[in-house]
Amino acid sequence: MELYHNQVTRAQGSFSLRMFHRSWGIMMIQENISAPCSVLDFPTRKAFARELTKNHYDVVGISSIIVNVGKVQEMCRMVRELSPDSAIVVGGHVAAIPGIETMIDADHIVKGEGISWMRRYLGEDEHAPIKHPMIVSGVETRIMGIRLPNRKGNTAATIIPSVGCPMGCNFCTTSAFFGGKGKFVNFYETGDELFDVMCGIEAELKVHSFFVMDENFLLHRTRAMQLLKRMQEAGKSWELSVFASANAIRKYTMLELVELGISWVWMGLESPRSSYSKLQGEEVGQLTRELREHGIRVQGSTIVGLEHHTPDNIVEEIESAVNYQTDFHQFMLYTPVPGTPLYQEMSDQGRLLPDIDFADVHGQYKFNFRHAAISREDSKRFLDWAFWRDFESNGPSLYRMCQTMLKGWQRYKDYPDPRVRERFTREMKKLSSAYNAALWVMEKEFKKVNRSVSDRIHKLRREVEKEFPVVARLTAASLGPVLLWSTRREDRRLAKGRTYEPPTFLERRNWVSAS
Ligand code: B12
Ligand code: SF4
Repeated sequence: MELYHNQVTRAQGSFSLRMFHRSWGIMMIQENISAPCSVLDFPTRKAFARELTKNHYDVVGISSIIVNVGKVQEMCRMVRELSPDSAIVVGGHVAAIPGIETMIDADHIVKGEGISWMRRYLGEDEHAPIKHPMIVSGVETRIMGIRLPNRKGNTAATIIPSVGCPMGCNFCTTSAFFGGKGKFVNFYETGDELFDVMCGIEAELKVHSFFVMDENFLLHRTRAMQLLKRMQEAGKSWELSVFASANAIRKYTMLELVELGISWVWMGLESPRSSYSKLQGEEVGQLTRELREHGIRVQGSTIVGLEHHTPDNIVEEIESAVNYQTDFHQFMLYTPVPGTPLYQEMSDQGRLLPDIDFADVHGQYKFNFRHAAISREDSKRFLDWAFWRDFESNGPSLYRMCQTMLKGWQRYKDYPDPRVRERFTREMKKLSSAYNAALWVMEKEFKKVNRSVSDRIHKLRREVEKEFPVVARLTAASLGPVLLWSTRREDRRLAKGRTYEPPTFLERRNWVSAS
């Protein structure tokens, strides 16, 4: 249930950014039906059994992705045993497994968009406007052995403008699940609608920062520019973290991105030699540098094990990905996932490996197909090495983020638009205090890993202290040693095999308790 630690910062030890994310699909469904409904998120087996026996449910909906199909099997079995009158509805990506009907005991299996399906099923108006739930994007955030306080407004809110992506890359499950090439489902068509939803969330959750869960937010330029116009008129100094393809980003000038509040971009860094490439290698490097120069954090995503990769060229390809020096870097194995055109293609060619557990088909372990040049075992070695290489040569992502934040501040601190200045000033509050103490720790700890990275961290810390001489030095001196102690304690805990689990959430809506 962790995004960064599982697939982005997994080699970064105690510097890994850790947080859990709620199950947004079922939160969206609950918010948009008028029937009494409970959401039970991350249930233990005991909590699930208690809920099924304590209340009578006409319908039990189960949400899952493919890796968790075993859990869905067991949950269906429990419902039949403990609440035999309930209808079982299973939705989410798990529904894309060919033959799923024979694997689980459910009454309905829902492929694709679930809000309209559930409204239809319950006899409600499926075309009614979509109400957005209040979603705090991450919970129980921890880094360097410290759990950050869950203060209102501290963490970004998630906003979900659409599902699916019209680009239709053949390996992409989210695109395939919501209709494939040329198709997607928009919950909010216009910038005006989006603006109103964001104002509502801002007022309720007291946030300035939004995690925009849309596969390719910047692709829809008219909507984004309309949002910018409304933000300017209302003086909104918001930060937006978005997913976007390189060619979509290129539709904007850097100033447009900055004024729109784009502070974090997740983009695919496809190998220039692959057929998915949206830009040439040179251009990708230049784009990444430019974004960071403008204070926009870049999370790159690189696929390991593409068709053209061989043991001879893969090291070089990983090296060039690492050389883009993004703030964060996700590596994923090329993976035919059920439901995608790629899966069908591999299946037709007889290249899917037999007896692979679905729980292992997620791109962070080993190949599930026969690659022309790389073995299943080696796929894991190359993947693990990619994460390590990025960490070792570029340092902790927290340090890289600090670097980007400082560049943004230096460039925009005197910018004429007060919304933009306010945003960078907010970031600087963190950089000049707690983050500078973290830099002090990273500099010390990284000496053991890579001396030249440690020197670079030192240089950055000096720059921060030049900008904010009193507060930055004071916090490094006072908070630094505490953070160093907690970081080392965390390293020891992780070495002993400590893992973290999300808490269980129970949320009821339209609920009248029987008394
Ligand atoms: C947020 C997220 C996470 C969060 C999970 C939060 C959580 N509590 O589950 C984190 C970051 C932790 C995460 C982890 C992982 N994730 Co993830 N994640 C996403 C992401 C980015 C957004 C999901 C989301 O909220 N979308 C918006 C909502 C509205 O859409 P939705 O969930 O699909 O729900 C809609 C329908 O599916 C349907 N629906 C959903 N549930 C139900 C239930 C019922 C009853 C009904 C009727 C309908 C229904 O209705 C909803 C509204 O239309 C998606 C990509 C994406 N864009 O969707 C990947 C995605 C779901 N993740 C994926 C994967 C592979 C993983 C990991 C295995 C990655 C890894 N290697 O570590 C882990 C597994 C974690 C685990 N143990 O389950 C894949 C799943 C592939 C597949 N085909 O199964 C996706 C699709 C990304 C991708 N393209 O590869 N993930
Ligand atoms: S651009 Fe990204 S989200 Fe869209 S189909 Fe391709 S991989 Fe999927």
